[in-house]
Order: sequence, then C-alpha cells, then structure tokens
Amino acid sequence: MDHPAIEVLGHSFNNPCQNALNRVKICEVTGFDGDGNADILWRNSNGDTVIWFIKNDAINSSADLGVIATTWTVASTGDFNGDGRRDIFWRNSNGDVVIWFMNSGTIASTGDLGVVASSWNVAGLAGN
Ligand SMILES: [Ca+2]
Ligand SMILES: [Ca+2]
Repeated sequence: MDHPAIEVLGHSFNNPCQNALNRVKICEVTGFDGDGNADILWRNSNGDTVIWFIKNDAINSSADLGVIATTWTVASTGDFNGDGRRDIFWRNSNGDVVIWFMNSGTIASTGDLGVVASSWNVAGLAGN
C-alpha cells in the first residue's frame, strides 16, 4: 500500500520524506506501510512476528514475518532510511544488531550494524 503523493509549493512528491526545495522536510512516519495509520508489531513467545495494519478501528490486513529465533528481540522501531515507513531494529542476545528496512509487510533489505556489548542498552532514538 503506497502513501499518497504530497504537493508542496507546486511540486509533487511521491516520497513524503523528500526534501522540498532543501527547505522543508516532510516526513510523516505512522507505521510500517506509511499510510497515515499506526500499525502494531506483535511478537509471540515462540518467536513468531506479525504486523497488524490498522485502519480506523479494525485490522485492515496483517503480515506474518515468520518465526524469528527468540535470541532476537525487537530493540526499537524507527524510520532508519527516511522512506516514510517504519523499520525494525533487532538485537540478538549475542550482541548482534540488525535493522530490517520494511516495505509494508515485506523486508525490503537488511543492515547488519555489527556486535554491541550487552552492557549497552538503547536509551532512545532521534528522529522518527
Ligand atoms: Ca499503517
Ligand atoms: Ca524506513
């Protein structure tokens, strides 16, 4: 599901995070599909990981991302590549940290950020 094009100062942008005339940054992140409605990321105790795409007061659709080993936990979510869709920031008990760049219910690409000692905890995210 694509987000609608946005028009600013007579220019139309299909990507809501595009920089309009280098002055205005429009970036509305409201879920994994960027449709303006927040979504819910579920994790089962068996590792199964599912997104519910919410519209108004109902589940519009869902996506099962599969069973991810329980050594992995979702450390956070955020739009790490600025495409207007929220991504998933995973952390493994062995210290490995990985981002899944999401395109709605599919993993568009992944990024392995390496290993971070378990003595470090995510204190917050800046941006979206
Ligand atoms: Ca959504
Ligand atoms: Ca993103």
